[in-house]
Amino acid sequence: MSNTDFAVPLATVRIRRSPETADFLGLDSLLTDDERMIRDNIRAFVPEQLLPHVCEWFERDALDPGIVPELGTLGGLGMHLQGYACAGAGAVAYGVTCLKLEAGDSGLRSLASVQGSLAMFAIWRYGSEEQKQEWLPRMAAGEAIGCFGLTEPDAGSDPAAMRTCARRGGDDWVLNGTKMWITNGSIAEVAVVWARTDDGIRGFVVSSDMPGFDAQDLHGKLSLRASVTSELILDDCRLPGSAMPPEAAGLSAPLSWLNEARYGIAWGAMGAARACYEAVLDYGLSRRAFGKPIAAFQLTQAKLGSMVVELSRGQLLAFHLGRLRERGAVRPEQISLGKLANVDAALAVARDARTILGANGITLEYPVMRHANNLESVLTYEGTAEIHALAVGRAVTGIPAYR
Ligand code: TGC
Ligand code: FAD
Repeated sequence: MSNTDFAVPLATVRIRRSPETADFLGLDSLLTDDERMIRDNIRAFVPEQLLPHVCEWFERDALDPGIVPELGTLGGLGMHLQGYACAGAGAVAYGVTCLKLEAGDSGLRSLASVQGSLAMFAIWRYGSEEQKQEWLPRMAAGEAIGCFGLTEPDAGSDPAAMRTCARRGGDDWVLNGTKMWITNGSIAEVAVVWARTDDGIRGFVVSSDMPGFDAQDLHGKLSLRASVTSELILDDCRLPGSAMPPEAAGLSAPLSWLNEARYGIAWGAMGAARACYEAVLDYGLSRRAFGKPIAAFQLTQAKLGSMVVELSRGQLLAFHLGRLRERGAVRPEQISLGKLANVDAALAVARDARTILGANGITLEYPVMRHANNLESVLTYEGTAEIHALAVGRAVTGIPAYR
C-alpha cells in the first residue's frame, strides 16, 4: 500500500453545513422583531459604508469622519438614550448594534461607544437643559462628534491619580492638564473631560473651539488604526461656570458611565470574533492541502469547534447581561465579567483563526489580523483585563485589591 492510499478520496469529503453557523445555538430567536430590524439595518451599513474603506483607513492610520452622519442617520449614535432625537432603544438592541459594528472594525464600535455611551450619556445624564439641547440632537445625527477624556499620561487604570486641574477665575473655570489616548479627540466638537478641583473630581463639557483647547493625534499605533486617537491639551482653557454640570461630581460619575460602554464591548467583541470565524470557515472549506480542504483535518475542526463554543458562550452572556440591564438588575461587576470574558474569548478566536489562514493570515486581505490587533486595544481600554478581574475578585471576596 502506498502513502497516497491513505488520502481521503475527494468524493468522501461531504460538506453539510449548519445553515447559521455563527449562531450555532439559534440565539437569533431570542431577539424581538424590533431588535432584529435594528440589527439588520446596521448589518447592511457595515458592508456598504465601512468595509470598502476600512483596510485603507487601517493602513493610513485614519478614519473618514464622513461615516459618522451615515451612522447617525441609521440611529446608531446614542440609540439607548431617551428624547433629544435619540432612539430610546433597549439594551439588547444597542448590544446587537455594537456586535454588528465591531464585526466591521473595533474602531467603528469605539466611535459609537465613545459618542453614545460616554460623551452623549454624560450630557444626557448630568448636563443642563441648555447643554442637552445644544449637543444631543446634533450628536445623535452625527453632525457633532464627542469625546471623553478621563485617562492621562500617568493615570490610566487609576484615574483618581489624575493631575488635570480646574481652578476658579471669577465666574469661569480655568483648566490645565493633558488627557491621553482619547478616541475621537481631534475630530470632536465637544469633549467631556475630568479635572481635579478644590471640591474633588468634577466633569466639564468643553467645546473644542474654546481658547486653550488643543487636540493632537497619536500615531504609530499597531492597533485600532481605523480610529482617531488623540492627546487633549488644556492650557489655561477658560470655560464659563455653566460648563460644569453640578451633579457630575466625584469619580463615581465617570465610572458608572463606563458601565454603559463596557456593556457594549461585551457584545462588540463577539462581533469581531464572528467576523474572524466566518472568514476562516469559508477559507478552510476552499483552501486545500494534502489533497483535501483544510477544514477536513481534525486539528482544524478542533479550532473551529472551540471558536463555536466561545462564540456561543459569549453571545449568550452578552444577551443575558442585556436582558438584566433592561430590567435595571445588572451589577457593575457582572458587566466587568462580561467585558473580561468576551474580550478574552474574542482574542482566542482571532488567534486560532489567524493560524488557519496560514501566511494569508498576516495580510489585510483577510480581516482576522486587523481584528486581532484591534482586540489588543479593546483588552486594555474601558478598564484593563486585570482591573475587571479585580472587580470580580472584589465582588466575590468583599476585599478591594486595587491598591
Ligand atoms: P473606588 O473607590 O473603587 O470607586 C470610586 C467611586 O466610584 C464607584 N464605582 C463605580 N460605580 C459604578 N460602576 C462602576 N463600575 C464603578 N466603579 C467604581 C465606587 O462605588 C465609588 O463610589 P463612591 O460613591 O463610594 O465614591 O475607586 P478607585 O479609585 O479605588 O478605583 C477603582 C477602579 C480601579 C475600579 C477604577 O478606578 C477603574 O474602573 N479604573 C479603570 C479606568 C477605566 O476604565 N478607564 C477607562 C477610560 S475611557 C476609555 O477607555 C474609552 S476607550 C474607547 C472606547 O470605548 O471605545
Ligand atoms: P496602566 O494603568 O499603566 O496599566 C498598565 C498595566 O498595569 C496593565 O496591564 C494594568 O492592568 C496593570 N495594572 C494597573 N493597575 C493594576 C492593579 N491595581 N493590579 C494589577 N494590575 C494593574 N481613555 C479615555 O479616557 N478616553 C478614551 O476615549 C480612550 N480611548 C482609548 C483608545 C485606545 C486605542 C486605547 C489603547 C486607550 C484608550 N483610552 C481612553 C485609555 C484606556 O482607558 C487606558 O489605556 C486604560 O484605562 C489603561 O490605562 P494605562 O494605559 O495607563 O495602563
